Amino acid sequence: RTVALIGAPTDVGAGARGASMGPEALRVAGLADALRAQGVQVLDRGNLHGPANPWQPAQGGYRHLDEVVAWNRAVHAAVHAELQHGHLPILLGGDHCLAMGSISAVARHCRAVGRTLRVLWLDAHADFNTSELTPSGNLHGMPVAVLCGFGPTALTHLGGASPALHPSQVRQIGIRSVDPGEKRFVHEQRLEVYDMRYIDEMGMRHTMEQVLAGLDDNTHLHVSFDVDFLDPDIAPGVGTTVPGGPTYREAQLCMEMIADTGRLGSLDIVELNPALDERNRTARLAVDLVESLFGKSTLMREHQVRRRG
Ligand code: DIR
Ligand code: MN
Ligand code: MN
Ligand code: MN
Repeated sequence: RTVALIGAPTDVGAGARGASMGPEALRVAGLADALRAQGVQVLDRGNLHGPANPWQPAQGGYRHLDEVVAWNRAVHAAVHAELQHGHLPILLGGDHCLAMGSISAVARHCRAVGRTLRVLWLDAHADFNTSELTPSGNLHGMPVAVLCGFGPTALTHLGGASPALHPSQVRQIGIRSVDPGEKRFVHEQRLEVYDMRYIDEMGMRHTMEQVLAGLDDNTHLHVSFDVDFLDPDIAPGVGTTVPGGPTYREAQLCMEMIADTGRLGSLDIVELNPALDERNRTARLAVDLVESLFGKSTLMREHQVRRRG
């Protein structure tokens, strides 16, 4: 397996500055070596380039739309190129608006090769706002809606065809902050949401069994990992912390169960904000979780799996 790291150092879609430093913080935390330790070959493609953050108020319901389009075109092209080479792209954000570029590229690739795409959205937020519904105008609160065809044409058509995704292809996990209009729209579009109440009541194991049900050999799994998915007690280095997220062990189990499917095809690591972190601990935690996502497990479990053949 070959993984390609693609840095996208921007915070144009976010409400706080600093996610632009995410790619370097993940590299400093040892992401490449952690992946190599899991037996994957790692190509670090360096960072993409794009416009600076103009830090302007919203216009027509969007903040920095032109800049968000420019960054996402670059991300789309880079992610699509890696998929065509047979590599597993890992997008190092950057804020979550960049998932428009990465997932539209994954969807385009899957369409071309006839694979079924399923997107796992790990986040405190549903990211399903539109220009009419958004309280902030920040485009990092809109990528799921855009990918499902709701948004400005320049973004909904990044991959040519629109929509890139049908809501039934998405599973959201860890959700605990949804804006009022956004909530109605989530229900209307029948997004499959496993919110924190569900995880509290049913547990992470049952949650992930539901999330991963119905996969087959033809499924491409894309994981979009917003670091604010995690409880802020363990992951303070994000722009929009929401209390009551998954614990360290719950997050590890989530990643391990995804790894067990063997279907991971692409990954976003977004919203890490080193300006708000403590000695890079959130980046190190993210690397720790990515190791699990790529198959790191305890001696006990490896032993059991080997015995079962
Ligand atoms: C809020 C915050 N729902 C918004 N969203 C996100 O501005 O749309 N924060 N994604 O990380
Ligand atoms: Mn190669
Ligand atoms: Mn998000
Ligand atoms: Mn979020």
